[in-house]
Amino acid sequence: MNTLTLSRRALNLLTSGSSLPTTSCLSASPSSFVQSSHLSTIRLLGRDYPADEETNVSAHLLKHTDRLLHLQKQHPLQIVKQRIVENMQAKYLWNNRSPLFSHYDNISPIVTRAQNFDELLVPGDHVSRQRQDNYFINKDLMLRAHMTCHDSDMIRSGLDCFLTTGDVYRRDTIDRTHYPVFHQMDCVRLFSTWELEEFAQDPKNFKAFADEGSPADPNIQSCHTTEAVKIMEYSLKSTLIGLVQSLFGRCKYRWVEATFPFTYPSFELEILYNDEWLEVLGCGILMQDILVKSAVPKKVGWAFGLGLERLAMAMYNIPDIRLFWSEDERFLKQFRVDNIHRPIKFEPYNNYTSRARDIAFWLPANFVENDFYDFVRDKLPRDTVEDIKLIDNFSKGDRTSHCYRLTYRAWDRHLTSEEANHIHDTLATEVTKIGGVVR
Ligand code: FA5
Ligand code: MG
Repeated sequence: MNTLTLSRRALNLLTSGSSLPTTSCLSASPSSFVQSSHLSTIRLLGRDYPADEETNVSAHLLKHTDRLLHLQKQHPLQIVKQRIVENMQAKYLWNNRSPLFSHYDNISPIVTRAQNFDELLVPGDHVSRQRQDNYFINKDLMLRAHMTCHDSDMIRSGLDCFLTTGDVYRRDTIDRTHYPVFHQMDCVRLFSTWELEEFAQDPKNFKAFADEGSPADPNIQSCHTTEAVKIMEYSLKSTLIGLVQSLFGRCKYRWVEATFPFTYPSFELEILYNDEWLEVLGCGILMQDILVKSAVPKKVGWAFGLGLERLAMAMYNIPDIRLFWSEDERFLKQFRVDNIHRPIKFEPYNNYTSRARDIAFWLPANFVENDFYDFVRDKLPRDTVEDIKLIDNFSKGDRTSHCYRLTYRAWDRHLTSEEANHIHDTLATEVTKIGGVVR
C-alpha cells in the first residue's frame, strides 16, 4: 500500500476562519477518472441497459434516479411544482372552463440523443452535446439533460398547451448551487393563426407567416411576421411575470437575451434576490422547423424551461442544493404545511464547521474537470463535499498539475477534523488506485 505523506502548500491556502488546509500531492498522473466504462450493463429504474464505450453514468448518479423528489408529497420541490401548476391551470382556461395546460410529471428520464438534441435542432458540433457535460447510458441512450427533450413528442401527439416536470441530469461543478441531478419544469403553448388574430391591430388582414420575399427582420425567424412574434412574445413574457409574481410577490426582474438552438428569439429571466441577479428560466419562440417536423406546420408557439431548485432556494431561503436530497426530519418537517401558499422560511438547524483540504495531482491525458468531480462524488460518502475549487495550476515540461481545494461539510452532523482527514485520505487512496502515486 502506498504511504501518504501530507505536505503543506504555502500558496494562498489560507481561508478565513478555517485551519490551514493540508495538501495531498500525487507525483504521477492517474490513468483516468472515468469510472463506469468497465461495466457491462447499467441497472436503471428496474431495467438493465448494455454499457459501451460511451457509458459515463456514475454510481453516485444511479442512486438518485428513483428518488423522484418532485413527486414526494410536501417536499419543497413538489410544493413549488404544485404552486406553478395551480397558477397556470387557474389562470388559463379553455372556453372559460377546463385548464388550458395539461401537466405531465411522470415521464421516464431515459431518452435518446435524438430526443435530447436532434429533434431540438441542436447542431452536431454544439457544445451542449459533449460527453463531459452529459450522462450517457450507452451510444443510443442518455439521461435527459433538460425537459425540453419531450416537447417534439408531446406536440406530435396532438398537445397544444402543456407543462412537463421531471429530474434532469448534467455533469457539472460541485458547489452549493450545483448538483448533477436537478428538476425542471417546461411549458409549451401553441397558437393557431385565428387565436393570435384577436390581439392583432387589424384582425382581418393579420398574418402569422411572412410572405415569400418580404423584407427580413433579423430579430425574428424569417418565416414569421413581426406582428405575430410581438403578440407571442407579449403572451410569453406576461405569462412568466405573472407566474414569478405568484411565487415571490412583487420583485425586481430583468429580461436577458439568450441563445437556444430550439427558440428564436430567446430570453432568460433573472430576478433580484438577496441583492443578486438569479437566472431562473430560459424561454423563447419555438423554431418553426420543430413544429413542421412535429406535424403542426400551421401553428406557432412559445416555450419556457425553469429550474425548480433555483426557485425553491430563493423562495424558502435554502442555502445548499444538497439539502433537497436530505432525508433528515429537521429539513423535511419544515415543509409539512397544510397550505402550500403559506410563506416558509427555512431555518438552518446547524452551523457545522467546514473543513478545507487540498489535493494536487498531475493531470491524466484528456483530463476534464467533470470526470474528477464525478470521481469525488463516487468515492466519498454521502455528499460530504460542499465545494471544489481549482486553486493552483502549474506546468512542468509537457505535464500539468492541478491543485483542488475541497470544502467538506455535512448537513446532518458535525464533521471532526479527524473525520475530514480520513475522508480526504480516502480520496487520495482512491486516486492512487487508478494510477496516481502519492508522495
Ligand atoms: C434549458 O435547459 C432550456 N431547455 C430551457 C428552455 C426551454 C429554453 C424551452 C427555451 C425554451 P438552461 O440550461 O438555461 O436552459 O436551464 C434552464 C433553467 O434550469 C435555468 O434557468 C435554471 O433555473 C435551471 N438550471 C440550469 N442549470 C442548473 C443547475 N446546474 N442546477 C440547478 N438549476 C439549473
Ligand atoms: Mg441558462
